[in-house]
Amino acid sequence: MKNYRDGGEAIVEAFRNLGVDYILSSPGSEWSPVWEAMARQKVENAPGPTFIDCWHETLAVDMAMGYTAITGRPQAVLIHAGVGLMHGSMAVLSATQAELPLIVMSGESTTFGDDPEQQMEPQWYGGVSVGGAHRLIEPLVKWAGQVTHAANIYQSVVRAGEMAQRLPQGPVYLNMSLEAMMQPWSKPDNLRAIPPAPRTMAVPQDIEEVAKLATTARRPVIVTESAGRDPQAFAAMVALAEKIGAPVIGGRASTYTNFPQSHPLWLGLQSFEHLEDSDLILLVDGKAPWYPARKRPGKGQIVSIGAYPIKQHLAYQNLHADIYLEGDTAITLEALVKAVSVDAARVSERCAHWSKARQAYEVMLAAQRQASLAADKLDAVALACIAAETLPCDTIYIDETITHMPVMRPHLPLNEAQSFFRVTGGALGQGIGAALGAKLAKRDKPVVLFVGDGSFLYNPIIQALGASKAYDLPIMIVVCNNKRYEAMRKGHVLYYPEGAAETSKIHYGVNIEAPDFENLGTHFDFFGAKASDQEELRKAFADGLAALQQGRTAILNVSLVR
Ligand SMILES: Cc1ncc(C[n+]2csc(CCOP(=O)(O)OP(=O)(O)O)c2C)c(N)n1
Ligand SMILES: [Mg+2]
Repeated sequence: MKNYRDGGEAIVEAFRNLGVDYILSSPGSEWSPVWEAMARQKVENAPGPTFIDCWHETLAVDMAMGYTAITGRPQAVLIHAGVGLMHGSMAVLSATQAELPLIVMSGESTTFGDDPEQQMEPQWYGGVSVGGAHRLIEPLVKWAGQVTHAANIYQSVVRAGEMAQRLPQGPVYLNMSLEAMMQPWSKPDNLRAIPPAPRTMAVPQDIEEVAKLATTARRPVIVTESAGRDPQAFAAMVALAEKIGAPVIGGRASTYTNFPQSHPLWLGLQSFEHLEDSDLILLVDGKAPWYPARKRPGKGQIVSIGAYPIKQHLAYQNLHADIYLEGDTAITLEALVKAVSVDAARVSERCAHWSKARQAYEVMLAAQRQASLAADKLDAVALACIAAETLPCDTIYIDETITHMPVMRPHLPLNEAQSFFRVTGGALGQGIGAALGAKLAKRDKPVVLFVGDGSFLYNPIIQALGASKAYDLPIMIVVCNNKRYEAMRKGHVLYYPEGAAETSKIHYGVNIEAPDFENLGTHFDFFGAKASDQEELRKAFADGLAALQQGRTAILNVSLVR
């Protein structure tokens, strides 16, 4: 019908000027205008984003999310109409909850072929158009809208990209009408690169006030959940903790490595008992650490620090904050570090106090290690210890386990920013995509996914392995196989401790009779191994690493006793 520059070119041009590296996509027939522009980009050898074709929408969104979690750079996701959008919507909601900026688009027809100038395939009135896909996704994204004319496609996409990066960061959705994309568009002469979102900072008076509190408090404690998303904030956390002699504790939603676990001031995840005596809590990038809200911790003031503490996507939240320092976490922490001046004697008194807690923590971890490594069979602690001893120190760990990671995590070498990422929000089936996205971001680092057997089965496994093969993204997938949804059993027993299920051991919704996970990659010539004791596990890790070196994904099926 035509073969000229149109709305498809406007979209790709907007991606270029927004600095989008990848278009993560799962196909739908509205995307031919973009495919045309991408083919032209290739033919003309022009710079621009790389196109990644996925066999499932959840995977496309998750890869984008994993990439953005590691790089901070928003990517584009193109999926199909209302139906593909529904497949991808679980992951889109996770991006909203994780505050990861994405530009998500799918298309519809709005004229249904009635325009004699523009022929439309009959599928568009046959049910693929739901009468506004942007209405469908609206509650799950930061903002959703529709574009109906090529004249404003470029500016709409740019605006979506800019909006996604402003606070709160998150996915922005555009329903891109197919007819609009097929209308002619010529590139104006005056287009230029779009500036990145400016960083914000709390006002100096508020920083001074908090600096005074941190100086005079007897036992300040720092709690964090996602400060480590930004490596600069990770470094500022260390500087602040050291300068004021405050320990650091991770909250429940610790989706990143926020502080070096080997640091003497790190006291572990959810060790909130250390807050009992605290007269000042500095909560850095906290989402909902105090649960339930009736349990306000500490004896003094709570200062909430971070770019966006009030999470509008949470139905219920109470931070109990007395003071907010709202601004870019790294910049605000750095300003706070500059403003505090605790005298050396006070800092050493505080550090000496916390060194006892740290020692007790280390003794407890050593006892766990010893007990688990003395046993014949593997538990999660032994798995983590052997991973720590075998895997390279620059490994990026991705987590999609439920009952295992809380016990594994203290034993993993998580001492650098961006060494760990977990998809937030509780929606399972996203781990492999997130791991592939992380690998896309850091091709020179090993990426290892720990995933529960139940969680693994929610993933689009074949589709993800296909993407790993097609785009040369070898990752290690370690299935923590306890042959059940242990979380379901635990929850049931908590509510019905002496109920019929627990006394008879008849559990519904718990057991998993799964296929041999280690064989699932054979079609792709991927590596697979099974391990149920330490020797097998050590060998599986070593062989798995060798496979990664050859560019092959490795699936380790690890039998765990719990
Ligand atoms: C898409 C989706 N479906 C269902 C659930 C409910 N769910 C939460 S935890 C869990 C069990 C996961 O099992 P597994 O990964 O084996 O971990 P384990 O409980 O054994 O530690 C399930 C089914 C969910 N969170 N997401
Ligand atoms: Mg399980």
